[in-house]
Amino acid sequence: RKQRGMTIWFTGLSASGKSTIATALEQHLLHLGFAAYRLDGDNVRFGLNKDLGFSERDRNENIRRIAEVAKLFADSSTIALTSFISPYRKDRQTARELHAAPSPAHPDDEPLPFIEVFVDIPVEEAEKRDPKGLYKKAREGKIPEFTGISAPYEEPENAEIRIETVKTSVEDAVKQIVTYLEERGLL
Ligand code: GGZ
Repeated sequence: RKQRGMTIWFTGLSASGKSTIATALEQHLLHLGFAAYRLDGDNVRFGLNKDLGFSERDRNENIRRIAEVAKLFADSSTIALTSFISPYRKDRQTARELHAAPSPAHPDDEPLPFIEVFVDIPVEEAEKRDPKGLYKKAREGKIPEFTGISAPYEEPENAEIRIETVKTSVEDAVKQIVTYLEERGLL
């Protein structure tokens, strides 16, 4: 069976574990023989989106561009994994709708699957982890508009998958996502 592309969209606070889970899932999919590619701050915010900061408008534009790029990967039959806070419900909804709309290049194809994965962590836990000391800086007022402290995070209401990262190992998180995909015939 020919592989179909899709987008697996991770959302969650800084230090929630999005990138760790996305990286492990990417490795797992590659070992299974699927084409998979991860988009994250390191390869997007320092390149395509280096003109953008963290104001609400810049985050809107960050997510808009990432959604467009993820769709291009998915349209090329790759499994795109995106790992961004994506704090605004409206932006995630727009990304979802973009995938549901026909691609100009392949107007007769089925819509590309879009799977939202909410990496759920209480903000107090994320703040305890604080691997880069960013929460501390945010508390000291050194980083303005920091998500969870001085900027909003709008929790998903109907994400396909929710991972409670505090009580779930990385391995189990990967299993949870893979099982979801298998049950729906997406893998
Ligand atoms: C949130 C910030 C901020 C502010 C810098 N708010 O833990 P990290 O470091 O590696 O992940 C965070 C990353 C968030 O970028 P995203 O592109 O995912 O954000 S969004 O989807 O909202 O556009 C954090 C760092 O950048 N960072 N300043 N003010 N996170």
